Amino acid sequence: MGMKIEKDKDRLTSEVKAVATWAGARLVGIVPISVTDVSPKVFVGWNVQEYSMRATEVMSDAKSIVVMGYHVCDDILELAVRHGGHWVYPSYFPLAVLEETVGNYLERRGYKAIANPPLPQKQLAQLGGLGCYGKNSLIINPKYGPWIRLATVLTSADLIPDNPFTVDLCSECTDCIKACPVQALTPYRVDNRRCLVGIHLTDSQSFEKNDQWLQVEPKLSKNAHQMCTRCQKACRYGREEH
Ligand code: B12
Ligand code: SF4
Ligand code: SF4
Repeated sequence: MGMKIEKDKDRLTSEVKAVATWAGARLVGIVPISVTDVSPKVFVGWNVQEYSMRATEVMSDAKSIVVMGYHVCDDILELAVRHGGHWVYPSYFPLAVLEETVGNYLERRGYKAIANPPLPQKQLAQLGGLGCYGKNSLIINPKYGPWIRLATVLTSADLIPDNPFTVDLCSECTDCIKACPVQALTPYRVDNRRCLVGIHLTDSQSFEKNDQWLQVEPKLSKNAHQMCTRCQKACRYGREEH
């Protein structure tokens, strides 16, 4: 009986990973709720101003989180487009596709699934084995560097966990910190009041009066600009793939 459950768990886990890969994920990891829900809560300071939720506060019988990495293969995917009063990011559309595909698959198998739950995705990516925190405060992977975007699905399915990523890829390097044009980085942390990505989104009028900033985040059309990529470009990991 126990062996059968293990075998079913094994099969469901492989199927979920195959579905995610088919939908376009380059990296997939499983994080058990028993691990996330004992990790410290994270303060999300930009716009949100509150501590992150626990997975079981989002779904009381949650068992696992599927965390997926989508590869940003070109700078043109770093777009921000103003649409009415909102900003949309075309490169985030594939993330929704990954989440919907995996979520629908789990639901068809009889489990609950919540796409893009309000959880700290970088922490989940490290716990799911996708990469480590880089000094640019992004998750970096040995092959793709920081050029991955994260998609997550919270589920009641009990899946086989992956090991956390424990290697420190940065070591003595500080290239991203030096590359930031507005000194928004200290090791492993970004100051969200300084980072140009946030300033452009919250105060585009003053942003567009600053010629130096406009060089870093060029306007591409009336409503679109490219987001700053300096702290990703500086990273020695993932250049070949980008
Ligand atoms: C708000 C937000 C922003 C804000 C604030 C960023 C921030 N504080 O991290 C702003 C607007 C500045 C921003 C900018 C960008 N963002 Co952003 N952002 C988010 C969002 C919505 C929440 C992140 C957050 O605030 N977390 C709270 C922080 C404090 O959490 P944390 O970093 O995990 O906290 C840990 C660290 O502080 C760590 N820590 C603290 N001290 C120390 C010391 C050491 C030694 C160590 C090791 C760790 C450590 O411990 C904490 C607990 O684990 C996430 C999506 C999500 N739901 O998670 C995307 C996300 C983090 N952003 C992302 C990206 C790509 C970007 C940009 C490149 C813009 C872009 N192209 O989209 C820039 C990069 C700026 C940068 N260098 O970080 C990706 C990151 C992918 C990756 N490879 O990691 C995410 C995951 C979105 C996604 N779906 O892919 N972002
Ligand atoms: S995205 Fe640009 S402004 Fe923001 S931390 Fe990275 S280099 Fe600095
Ligand atoms: S540039 Fe260097 S310090 Fe920054 S994330 Fe990459 S390896 Fe780490």
